[in-house]
Amino acid sequence: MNDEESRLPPGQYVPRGRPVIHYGRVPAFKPESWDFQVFGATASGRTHRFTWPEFANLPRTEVLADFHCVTKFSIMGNEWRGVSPRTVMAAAPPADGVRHVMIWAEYGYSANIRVADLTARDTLFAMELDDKPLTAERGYPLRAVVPHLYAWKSVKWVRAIEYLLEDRRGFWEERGYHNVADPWREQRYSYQEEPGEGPP
Ligand SMILES: Nc1nc2c(c(=O)[nH]1)N[C@H]1C(S)=C(S)[C@@H](COP(=O)(O)O)O[C@H]1N2
Ligand SMILES: [Mo]
Repeated sequence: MNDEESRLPPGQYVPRGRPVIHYGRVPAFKPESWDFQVFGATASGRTHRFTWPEFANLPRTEVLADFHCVTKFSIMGNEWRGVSPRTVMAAAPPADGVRHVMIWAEYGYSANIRVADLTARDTLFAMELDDKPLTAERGYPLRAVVPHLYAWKSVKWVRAIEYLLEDRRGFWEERGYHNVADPWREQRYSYQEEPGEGPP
């Protein structure tokens, strides 16, 4: 077994090239009106808003990771650079008891993850891929990267996170996909959910 094969979760394959996939249109980036909001159950009770220059000036880190689409292709060895969600959370911390977050994109696309997934070492708000700014169709100017979960949770064109006191399903989670979405456990569909893995 070569190294890439050993890194593939069950049922996944490495396609030719690097597919681009999303629902709907590619949004335009307007730096003057772009903002990144942290809202919902914040510790302060207020919404925190970063302008584009504020967000772009946060310290950046790098993550090398594979990513796995639930339609079964995997894109291996991506070098992402961007802002750690921990940096964002330190600037705008959640209230006590927050265990889940909704990640929001342009046009209302969303995905829910656990706070533990947001603070995981490999999770990033990425601005660069392989030493270049993200292309428009890969999420420019900013996308979430949650490589240890199926890639629909890696929200492109991200604009906000919402701290949740109760878990709530995002766009694909409402449409039959698994609430947790661990590719190593092949958590593809919501009918596979065990008690406690999804909102009641
Ligand atoms: N905003 C937004 N983000 C999205 C999607 C989407 O439809 N809208 N699709 C997701 C899915 S299903 C996948 S597989 C990845 C694809 O990322 P890529 O186009 O960089 O390969 O983006 C994810 N992020
Ligand atoms: Mo996907």
